[in-house]
Amino acid sequence: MNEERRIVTAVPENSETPLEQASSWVTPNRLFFVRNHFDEPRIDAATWRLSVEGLVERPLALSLSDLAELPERTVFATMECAGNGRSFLTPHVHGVQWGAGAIGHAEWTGVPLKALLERAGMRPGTVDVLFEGCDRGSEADHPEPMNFARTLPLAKALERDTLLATHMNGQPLEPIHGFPLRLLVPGWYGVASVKWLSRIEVLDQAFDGYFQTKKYTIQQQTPAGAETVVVGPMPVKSEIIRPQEGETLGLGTSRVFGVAWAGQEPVGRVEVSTDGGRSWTEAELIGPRTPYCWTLWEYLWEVGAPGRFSILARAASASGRVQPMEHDELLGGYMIHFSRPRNVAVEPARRSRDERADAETLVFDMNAFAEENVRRPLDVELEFAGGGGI
Ligand SMILES: Nc1nc2c(c(=O)[nH]1)N[C@H]1C(S)=C(S)[C@@H](COP(=O)(O)O)O[C@H]1N2
Ligand SMILES: [Mo]
Repeated sequence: MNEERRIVTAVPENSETPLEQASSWVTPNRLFFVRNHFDEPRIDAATWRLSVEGLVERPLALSLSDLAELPERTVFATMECAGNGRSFLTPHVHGVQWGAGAIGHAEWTGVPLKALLERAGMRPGTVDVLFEGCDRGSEADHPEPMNFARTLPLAKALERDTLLATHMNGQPLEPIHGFPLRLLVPGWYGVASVKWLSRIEVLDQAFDGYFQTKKYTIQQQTPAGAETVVVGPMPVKSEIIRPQEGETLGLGTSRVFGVAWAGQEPVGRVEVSTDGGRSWTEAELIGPRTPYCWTLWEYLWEVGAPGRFSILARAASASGRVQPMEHDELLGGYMIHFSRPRNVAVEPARRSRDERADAETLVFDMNAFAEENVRRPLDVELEFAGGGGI
């Protein structure tokens, strides 16, 4: 198999996880999608410092070894770009034309942001916390060079699972994923998780940066009319990985397989329809169901007659929020989480294998991958009982 990220734009790199090859819960680092607005910055880890400034008692400038003295925490989280799936919208929406693969799932390790903010000592009046990357450039509608920068509301910044991540799947971050340090905001769209961090500033007012207020915003209906809102938490979504659009299947058992996620909540259930949404059957969830994390699912579809079929999946979160069937126009080119049909043909001449055996391999592989790639061996039952963090 051609195991590579799929390039959408080469310079700067924007590339997708080859989702159709997914066979494990965790996305290997080399296959994990990349979303870069500017060229990847060159960083010398020896001279790199993280500065913490603004409304703090003690401004800090920390090296990597200073950070290593702070507490460590590990969190599993799915990261998705807010523009994932944009190419499926009609009419066409301007921006990177992502297919379905601007998403990945990893084990992230680093320092809880809260520990760092406590060391610096936040002064009263804090509203937001600003995160600035070392990467710098301009956009067509913003010719002045700027750094990539975003803020988090204080409450999210202080959650126990918001990390300054140094490691991804047990390995130091790769340069393209933000080495030496990135923010990891589990349950939120990827844009919040600023890479190549160089500066944190505690602010007493809202931030008006380009990637905060000009991009990555949506409209939301309020009693007073439409209001602009910054993209943050991820909603409920599922993606069918197999079969793929336009595939021809045989009579017999076909395995419909995919992933589902629900932002800061665990996935509650996934339903599958093979008749374009008229009737639904519950799919089987495979492996962990935990906050921030996608859950694999499968449905063994018994096809008795040839024909053309429209397959849909619809996920619900643990609290019962349900994935929508249509894209809400107020969301523009972001938060594309509606159920997208897979149109397949079933022909009598082809024989489908019973893929139940493959399903078992999948669960086995997931544990094998985790054991090889994380520093502590992973006991799925034990580790996932209590939430996303271990
Ligand atoms: N410094 C910096 N951080 C960034 C970005 C960026 O362009 N520069 N892109 C953001 C967006 S939009 C996403 S979806 C994620 C993607 O992270 P990845 O490239 O490691 O998959 O990084 C976020 N952090
Ligand atoms: Mo993104």
